[in-house]
Amino acid sequence: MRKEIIKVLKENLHQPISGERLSEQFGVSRTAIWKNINILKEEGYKIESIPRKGYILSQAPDLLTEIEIQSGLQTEFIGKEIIHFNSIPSTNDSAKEYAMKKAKEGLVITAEEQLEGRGRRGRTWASPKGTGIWMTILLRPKISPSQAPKFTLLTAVAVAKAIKDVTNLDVQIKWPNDLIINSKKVCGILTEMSAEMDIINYVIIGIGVNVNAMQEDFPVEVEQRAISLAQVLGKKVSRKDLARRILENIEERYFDFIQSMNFENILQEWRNLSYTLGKQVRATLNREEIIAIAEDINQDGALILRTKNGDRVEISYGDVMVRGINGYV
Ligand code: BTX
Repeated sequence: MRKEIIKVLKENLHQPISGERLSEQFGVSRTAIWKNINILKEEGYKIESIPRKGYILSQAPDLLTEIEIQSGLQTEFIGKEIIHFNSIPSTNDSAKEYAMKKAKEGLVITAEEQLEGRGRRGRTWASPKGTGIWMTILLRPKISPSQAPKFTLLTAVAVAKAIKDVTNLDVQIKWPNDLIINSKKVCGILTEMSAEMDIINYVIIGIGVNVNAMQEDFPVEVEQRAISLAQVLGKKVSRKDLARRILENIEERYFDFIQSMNFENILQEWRNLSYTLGKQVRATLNREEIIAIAEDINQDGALILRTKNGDRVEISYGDVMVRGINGYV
């Protein structure tokens, strides 16, 4: 009911809504309405009670809740259902559980804090409370499992563009899945899937964006490598506005790709945003270190390198270090 109360108050921002009207609409007592208004206030909603007139919403909190992300969300299916947690081990793990219970495509799991946020290959993802967007999207594309890596590239582009749309900051993509600003990581993406031989059961896309974290919010082991949007801008950014834009940008590109099965537009966007292409990189191939120039990426998201003696090498997974002004990052 609280979600519905907020909806009514949001639709009437300039007109107080009486407790009587709310109690009639929801078929509960005025005391029950009053109790729920108090809980909403505790959650961070600023609701004024105007004597003999009713309630008016003056400010909504920057939470990643369904009601906050959905208000103004322009998508057809991504985010139509959002499950929000105050604290959770990992939104990817939670999304997996819902996926196995036949949850619908487009489900989004969000959290204010993750206690066991995961990166790739057993690495951890620091997810301090209320400072970032920690969320996972469930998709069920009817395509071959070999196409799944494309979702990481698609998401990287969509998130980079969302950051540009909301903050005007330019973010670059470091192959394969990091978004960086000033050579530091502002966002990581963890795509996981469950598949049969030739069909995907589900893909879950985990997105972690450092939005309002300050240096002291990051654990010591990542503070040198991590950066938040607020640190760069010198002011806070609305997490819910950015989360909404991310969902819209992903859906737009998802439809484009699924309907046309043409990935070229997204690859082109990726190339334009790339931090890696054209630079010298250090990579490990068959346990041997190679130094080469990153020339391009292919349809499957593999990085194409050219070594000094002209050999063409493809790297499909792992990490590469990119040579920048301060050495390799
Ligand atoms: P990754 O393996 O590329 O990066 C993990 C590495 O990044 C860590 O080893 C650490 O050095 C560094 N790191 C850890 N936390 C942060 C941070 N907050 N900011 C910058 N650098 C950091 C990247 O993996 C994929 C991360 C996906 C995170 C999302 S959050 C929602 C979803 N749920 C979940 O458990 N994971 C995903």
